[in-house]
Amino acid sequence: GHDLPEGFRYLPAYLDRPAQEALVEDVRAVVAAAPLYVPQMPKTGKPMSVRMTNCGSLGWVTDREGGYRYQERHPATGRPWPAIPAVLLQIWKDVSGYPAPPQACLVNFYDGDARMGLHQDRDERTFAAPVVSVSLGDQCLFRIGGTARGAPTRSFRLSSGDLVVLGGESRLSFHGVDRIFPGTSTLLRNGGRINLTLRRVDS
Ligand code: MD3
Ligand code: FE
Repeated sequence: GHDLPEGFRYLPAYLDRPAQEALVEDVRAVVAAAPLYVPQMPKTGKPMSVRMTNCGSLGWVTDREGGYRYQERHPATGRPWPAIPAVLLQIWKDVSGYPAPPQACLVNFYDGDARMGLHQDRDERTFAAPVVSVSLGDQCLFRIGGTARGAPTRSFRLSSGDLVVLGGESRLSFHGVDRIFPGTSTLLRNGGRINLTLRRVDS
């Protein structure tokens, strides 16, 4: 395959099963306070197949009228996002190499049919901090390319408990989720996949 971008780190099986189970309980508490909602594409209003929520001082949202943005409140409840669970703050300290804590944790929930098209993450006001991704539940086929849309891509499976750190050049690489592999994990009673991404928005 092609070279992975500089700054991309894959940490397979970073979390053991008990740690994954504890983190799922934390995510359940976040979702109870800040319900999953269906994000809409800017301008068209086309619904995404992934459901989302956030924790942290800022959350990433998108809808037809407002487009992609970070905001301090849940779009449906109007309440501030719940705090980022302590275990995620510790993971960020251990792997990010960044001297300030994450401001946002985007929670993506994929059912067996959900996808995420190839995109760049560029709504943050700094790209100096990495993005740290934690996968829970069913495996997915993850794809990452270069910083230009046409560049070659590499695909691999992400499994429950895996971490990915996107720093350096990889921070602005195109990436997406081509498919979920249903029934590949027993972590979530009703199946599906959760991805948590820890982010800095401001420097
Ligand atoms: C590469 N999430 O939330 S995680 C996203 O599995 C997102 O839910 C995917 O893309 C998911 O924006 C992929 C791995 C990941 C996260 C952020 C990145 C890869 C990245 C940012 C830059 C480059
Ligand atoms: Fe992304």
